[in-house]
Amino acid sequence: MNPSRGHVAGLPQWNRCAVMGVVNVTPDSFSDGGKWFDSEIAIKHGLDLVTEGADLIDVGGESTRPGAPRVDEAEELRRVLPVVRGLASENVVVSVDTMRASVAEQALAAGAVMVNDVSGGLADARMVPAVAAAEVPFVVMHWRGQSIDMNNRAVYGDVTTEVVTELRTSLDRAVAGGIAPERIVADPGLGFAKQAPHDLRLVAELGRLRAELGRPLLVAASRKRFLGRILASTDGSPVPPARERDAATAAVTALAAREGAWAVRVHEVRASADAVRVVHAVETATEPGTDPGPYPATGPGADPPAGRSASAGEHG
Ligand code: PMM
Repeated sequence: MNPSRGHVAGLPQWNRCAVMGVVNVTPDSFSDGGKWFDSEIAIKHGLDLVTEGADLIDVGGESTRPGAPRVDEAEELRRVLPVVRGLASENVVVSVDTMRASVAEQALAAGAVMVNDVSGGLADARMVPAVAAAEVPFVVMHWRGQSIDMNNRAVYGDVTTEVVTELRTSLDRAVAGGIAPERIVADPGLGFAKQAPHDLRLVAELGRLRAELGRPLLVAASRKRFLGRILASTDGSPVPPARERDAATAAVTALAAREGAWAVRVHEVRASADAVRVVHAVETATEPGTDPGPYPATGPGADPPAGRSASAGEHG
């Protein structure tokens, strides 16, 4: 295990970078809007992601794409609760992606075990006390304001330093509000009040973010605009749509895992699940002895996702 990856109290301990699969129960997310809007389909999708290697599933009912208006609370609850309940009843480790304390509380009552708040507790003054009272893990993301006008706030002199400083303030607020530090995850908030060069710089400095923030790091690059920009700029081709950015996402997963990220948050799980396992195998590789075995380590992190097995007759 990368000793500095960290452990989040209240969650299983994975001996490699964890993979959080995304289920957006929304009609309008930038990445997969509308696909999983029906509860039954969303539950089935979450279970499929687990089969593909997801360690936990993040369920959200409000799009945070740039320019998105807020969804009202009743609608968010209607979207999220049946899906949380359905997945939790199948023993899936469920996180709820919400900025509302009321949604977090009801999702926890429905079986979620973690709260992922893209505002890091800033959008709803009741969020930190609610999470503190529930004694559950909390993702604190770097955030400069609601999505409706966040692009106007994408102004930085030194993006990494400013993200560290601002995120530390949110982390300190969470701890001061009673959330145990060992339950807190930090997230640089790629794509939130950031332009593509800011995101890229933050990915380049993940090791520094991890070291300076001192908390397990969640990296959520999946399908984001900066990846589209990179892919477009290689040969002058247009920016590929969000769903054609999964291979690029898996590349970030490998980089993040190697830099000691605690988890990655992704829409397409299979490639990232493979990537974290490859990184784990590389990190634990030892001088081959007489019997290196087909897989270099044992334990949950080393197991391939369900349905995978080594084939005879392949190159070693
Ligand atoms: N990004 C989105 C939604 N939730 N949560 C965290 N912790 N970090 C993120 O960067 C993040 C998030 C953007 O929307 P998506 O669900 O379509 O990826």
